[in-house]
Amino acid sequence: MNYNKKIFLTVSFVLTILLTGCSSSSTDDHLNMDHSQMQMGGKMIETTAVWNPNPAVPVANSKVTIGLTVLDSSNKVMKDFDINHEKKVHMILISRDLNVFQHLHPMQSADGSFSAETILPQSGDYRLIADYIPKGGMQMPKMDWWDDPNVPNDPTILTADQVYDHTVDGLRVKLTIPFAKSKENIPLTFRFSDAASGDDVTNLEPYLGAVGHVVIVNPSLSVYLHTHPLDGATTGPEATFEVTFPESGVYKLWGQFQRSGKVIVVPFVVNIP
Ligand SMILES: [Cu+2]
Repeated sequence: MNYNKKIFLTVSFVLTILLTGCSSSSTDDHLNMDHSQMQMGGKMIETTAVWNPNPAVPVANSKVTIGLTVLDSSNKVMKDFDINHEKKVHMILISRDLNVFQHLHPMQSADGSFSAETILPQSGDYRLIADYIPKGGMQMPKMDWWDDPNVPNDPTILTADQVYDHTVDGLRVKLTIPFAKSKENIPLTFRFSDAASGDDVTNLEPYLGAVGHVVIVNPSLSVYLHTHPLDGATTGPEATFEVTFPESGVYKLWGQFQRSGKVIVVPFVVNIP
């Protein structure tokens, strides 16, 4: 695991991000394939993520299959990965307008390729993100577009929430960012209460090996951050995550928390000066 290690991620034309904690990031904007490299502790394993979504263009309300093959530096299929939060590969789908967020867990076939099935609530472009750790290497998320060539690639305008206080499925979540600042490792503290009773929620359950997962993107979906609580054993009513926003701006984040066996996804739009 890469807990408490510092990760330097350098990509072709974007910036370098420094972040701390059990987290991963990517700022790659390549299309179709990417060859970004991450360095941590001197160990670097280059991989290429090759996506094979079916159908080729995203469609709403019917089953779609997202295929993924990870190739090593000699273009051989990579089959071995370190288990990261109970899975070899985490697949994240985010619509270009940032309204849809899905965190999928693909199955691996004997040939080493992965695939996940899902149903999308809307058509249009999606960002596909594969988050994995090559065996013995470091976490290196890869991103690509699943593009509908018939729809315009309008830039997404995000407006930060007036108050960081949202209720989903009876779980009220307040987010506090005591000193919002880019380029520094800062805490995000979530506080959980029962929306009906107002009581603190202290029975959050581990989901994929953490009491919570927070995925953060910028409006253009060129930045992807994924972080976990500092205190992995907490069950509420608070969980604090640390993250480094690479530059000032508005970001959308989704917290994933589990209560009574149900995974609850809580979105926030935050402004980072
Ligand atoms: Cu996670």
